[in-house]
Amino acid sequence: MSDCIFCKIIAGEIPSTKRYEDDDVIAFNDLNPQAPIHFLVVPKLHIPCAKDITAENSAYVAKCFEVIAKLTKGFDTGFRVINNCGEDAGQSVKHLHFHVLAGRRLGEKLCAEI
Ligand code: DGP
Repeated sequence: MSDCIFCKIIAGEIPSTKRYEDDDVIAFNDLNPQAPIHFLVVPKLHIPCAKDITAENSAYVAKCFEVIAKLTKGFDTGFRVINNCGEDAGQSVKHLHFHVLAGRRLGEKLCAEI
C-alpha cells in the first residue's frame, strides 16, 4: 500500500528502530512510547485491521505472536499486548499491528473513556 506508513517502514523508506525482522514480520519501537518498553509487531502483508484476518492470512498473525514470544523472553514480571481496530479503538495506522508494552506496572484498566 503506497500510502501506508508501516508499509513504508517495511520497505525501508521511513527509518525505524528495529528490534526484529524476518521475511514475514517486523518489530520496531513505537514513535510515541507509552511505557519504558513499547514496540510494535507488524506483519509484512498489508492487513488493514483485526477484522480483516482470514484463513488465508492468519498465518501472519500466528507468526507475529511467535515473534512476540521471542522478543519478550526475560520479561519476567509481565507485559501487555494490545491491538486497536477501528475508530472507537483509536486505530491511527490502518495496517494490523500489535503493541507490546512492558517495563513498568501497567495498571488494571484496559480502557479509559474519553
Ligand atoms: P494505533 O493507535 O494502534 O494505530 O497505533 C499506531 C502506533 O504507531 C502509534 O502508537 C504511533 C506509532 N507510529 C505512527 N507512525 C510511526 C512511525 O512513523 N514510526 C514509528 N516507529 N511508529 C509510528
